[in-house]
Amino acid sequence: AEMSPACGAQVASPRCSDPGERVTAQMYLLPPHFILRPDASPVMLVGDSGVGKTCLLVRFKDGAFLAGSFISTVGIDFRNKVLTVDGVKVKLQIWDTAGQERFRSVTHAYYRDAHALLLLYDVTNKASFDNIQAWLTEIHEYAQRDVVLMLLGNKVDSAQDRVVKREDGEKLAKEYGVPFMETSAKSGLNVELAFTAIAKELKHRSMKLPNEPKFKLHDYVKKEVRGSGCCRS
Ligand SMILES: Nc1nc2c(ncn2[C@@H]2O[C@H](COP(=O)(O)OP(=O)(O)O)[C@@H](O)[C@H]2O)c(=O)[nH]1
Ligand SMILES: [Mg+2]
Repeated sequence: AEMSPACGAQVASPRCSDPGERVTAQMYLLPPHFILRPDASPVMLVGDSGVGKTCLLVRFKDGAFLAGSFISTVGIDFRNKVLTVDGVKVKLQIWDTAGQERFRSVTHAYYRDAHALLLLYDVTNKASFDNIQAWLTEIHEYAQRDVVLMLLGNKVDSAQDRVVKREDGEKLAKEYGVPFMETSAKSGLNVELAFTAIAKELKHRSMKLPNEPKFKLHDYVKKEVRGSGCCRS
């Protein structure tokens, strides 16, 4: 089924409106604690405009892909999703931010409350990759020190337009000690995995069972990640 072009925006569409979970345009100036349910872990999507944040969220939440251009996210939008990891329910509240400068002051307020951040670039857009360092600086400045962070190189389905090699992403991620994977909101590659990995890490942190071996996010991602090409096992 075709998704409405308005899905990623605050504009209500008959297909995608979901009153309990949508933020309206008037709400985006509210402080994070106003929309955050006490039992949910806030996960924030960040990265340049156009890298696929809204599509990644829609793919994860609804299993669909938004093609073409649509109204970009204004301020903050969010969706709730419950994942079951290792038999325990983890409720994620995923905040979708707008990359536009004029909304930066809004999104800054959200960094402080985010338990996890998914930082995206677009493998077909070199500038979005070059900006990752600036995003990391911003994260360092505004986010909690122990925030769960993961770097995602999105749009790997567009093999012919790729300008950022997987190795480049891996190298940058290693430099900053951040887990990394390539994703596609279009094909769905590694989308579930990205959120599941985050949910597992958050669950382990919140439970802190003394006898349970520590969950290693890096190792888990390395083990589970799927390549985009033909020849990676
Ligand atoms: N080929 C491809 N296009 C994508 C993918 N993710 C997003 N897009 C397209 O990229 C554009 C921007 O996506 P959007 O989610 O609005 O980016 P945002 O500004 O980061 O929220 C849209 O035209 C999407 O259809 C992907 O994984 N593969
Ligand atoms: Mg968006």
